[in-house]
Amino acid sequence: MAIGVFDSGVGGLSIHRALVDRMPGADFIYLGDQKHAPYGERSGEEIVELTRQGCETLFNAGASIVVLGCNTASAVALRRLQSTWLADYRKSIGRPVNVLGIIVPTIEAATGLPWEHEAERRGAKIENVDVLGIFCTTATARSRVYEIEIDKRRQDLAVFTEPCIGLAAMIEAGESEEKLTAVVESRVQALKTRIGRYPDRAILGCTHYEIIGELFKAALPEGTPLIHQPSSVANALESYIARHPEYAIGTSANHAFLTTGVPGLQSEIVAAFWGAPISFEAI
Ligand code: DGN
Repeated sequence: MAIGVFDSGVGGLSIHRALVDRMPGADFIYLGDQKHAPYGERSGEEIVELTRQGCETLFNAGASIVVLGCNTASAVALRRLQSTWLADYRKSIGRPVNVLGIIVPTIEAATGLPWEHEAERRGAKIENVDVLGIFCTTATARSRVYEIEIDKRRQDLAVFTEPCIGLAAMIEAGESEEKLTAVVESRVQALKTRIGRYPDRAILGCTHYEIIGELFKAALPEGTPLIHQPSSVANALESYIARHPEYAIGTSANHAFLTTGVPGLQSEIVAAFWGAPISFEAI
């Protein structure tokens, strides 16, 4: 059995990369639903159905755990699939399978960290709270999952989500660094205008953005801490697998990369992030 990683496209590779680095011997199957990417501007119903289909494809291909390497799917579809589909699907497939999201591990990492009182140092307009900026898709921002889950754990954080419309699609299409930089800078400046200053910390809350993480670092003030979603997810998954041997993850280091879209080599940005050219096979 393998660990499945699902995303609308190449974004989940940022999660997958961290999982492979953490568990190099494990078997992995990656699926990018590139035929239907991007998800960020789709309706909730569409995101739920596409995510369900992606999970089934991965389970049929031999995954026993599917990690939704996509904030949009984790925010919009995970709970629905867990409450309306997964139990029946488990019965029909007759073996242990599970679907895990990436938002809770990220929030646990973000809320567990010591929080410097940079607001004061910067002469902030928002007093006595620290500000966490989250760059994400429209669907993730609309779900308010980051605000709700963080508020349950810490009331001393002000959370601002900044939807970066079209950015995941641009990364998917392999747009030039110049064009990507312009969008990233405009979103950082838009967030700064809304808050009245730069955020104290930030989360790249769309897995595509991690692929161009350096552009976000350059657009934010030097040294702004970024909560690293991929390693937060790797920590959580490693410990989950250790506690759940029933998922029987294979240890032959087999890695398959599948797409619902056009098979072949992914863009140079993806190759630069991954460290080597990466090619997807048709399912
Ligand atoms: N990479 C996905 C995310 O983390 O939200 C979604 C990107 C998209 O499909 N717009």
